[in-house]
Amino acid sequence: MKLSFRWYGTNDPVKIQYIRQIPSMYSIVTAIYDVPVGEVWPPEKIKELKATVEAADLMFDVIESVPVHEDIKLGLPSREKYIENYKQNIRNLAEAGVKVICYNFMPVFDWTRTQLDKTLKDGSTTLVYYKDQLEKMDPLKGELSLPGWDSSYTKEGLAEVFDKYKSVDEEALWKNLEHFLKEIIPVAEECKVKMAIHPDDPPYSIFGLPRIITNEGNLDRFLKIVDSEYNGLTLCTGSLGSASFNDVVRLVDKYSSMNRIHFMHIRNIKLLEDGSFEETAHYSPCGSLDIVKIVQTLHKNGFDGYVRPDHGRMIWGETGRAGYGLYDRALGAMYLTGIIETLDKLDSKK
Ligand SMILES: [Mn+2]
Repeated sequence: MKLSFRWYGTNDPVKIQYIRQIPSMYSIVTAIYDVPVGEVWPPEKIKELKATVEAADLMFDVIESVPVHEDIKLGLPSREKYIENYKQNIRNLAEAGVKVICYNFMPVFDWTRTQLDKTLKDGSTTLVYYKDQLEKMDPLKGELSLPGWDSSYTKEGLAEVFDKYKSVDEEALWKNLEHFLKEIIPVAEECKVKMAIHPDDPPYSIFGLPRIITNEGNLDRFLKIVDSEYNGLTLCTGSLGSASFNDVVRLVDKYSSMNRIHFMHIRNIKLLEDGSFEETAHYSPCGSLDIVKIVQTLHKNGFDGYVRPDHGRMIWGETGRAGYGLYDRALGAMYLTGIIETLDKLDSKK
């Protein structure tokens, strides 16, 4: 397992040198953030980013994300141009040595929470999703501003895109995803870049928009659309685990033994009675997921892909990007490293 850490580039309040100081850190997970969605990332920008990462003695192996233009998800005729651009991004990133590209296929909104700074008992703050809060929100009234999604939408722009989705139900979204995969996976195969779709977060429809990368049946369906190792998963324990119908250990076992997981996002969440959830520290007793069992399952199946601690809480007075501070994610990284080292050593004693 290769330990990795998300970094938002030179504007990230977390310095890459600090990430380097986390023992056993192997690769950075990053992206080009100042090119509009759907456009080709200039190769010189990719080279510059790679040089910055390598100067910190870290690998430039994982990109998260190359975002998918909304027209591709909507299946509009203009998608062909954006699909060609996407293929070019795969080729250019492969040229720079990238091994895995993470992306998602969620309409309009990326990951969604109702509050970004909920104070927990221990005084740390965290991201939460409370169903009663969500039900009261109306994105079309401009009441919603969350960091996970494209804040460039105006109120009118958002109303327009919601309107377009009126004719895109789950089956239509599957068809649009199929078209996209059949175009890009052959390019990924050629370039030896593993594509790794991130599950929808949370894994069910919100605001009436369709969501399909949500549960075991749908993950099976996804993998069969193009039955290639290059058409794989980012298995995010917190995203899939935030619905009680998903048994995360079972999903990790199934898809890692099929060699279809290329990237693991590991974090813990505490599921509440009504289906709401709070993000917690990685340590298993803090949340509803058994992190040791998840890592043990990966280890048993010989998983050698990338793992990153996913979100963290804000602790020790740190300020910065919600979910992406240094301290709690570094604690998560060390917790994961401790589990992996223990499993390795127990294994070599056999
Ligand atoms: Mn994730």
